[in-house]
Amino acid sequence: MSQLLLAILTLSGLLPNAKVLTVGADQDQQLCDPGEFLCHDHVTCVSQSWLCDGDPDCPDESDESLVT
Ligand SMILES: [Ca+2]
Repeated sequence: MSQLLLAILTLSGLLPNAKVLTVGADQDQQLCDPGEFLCHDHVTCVSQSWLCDGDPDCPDESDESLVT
């Protein structure tokens, strides 16, 4: 919903920075270095070796919620 709103604002020229913000959101997966895991908060990076090790490393504990 919010991305649609940003798109509308961008197209109408009311919010020139909306596209930049949207692109930034699309690059979340590149915030972390190779071998790191991006927590589901899209802010925190932890080593992939810390995934599912029984000890929550992400603030939202998403590194422990990937048990397959
Ligand atoms: Ca962990």
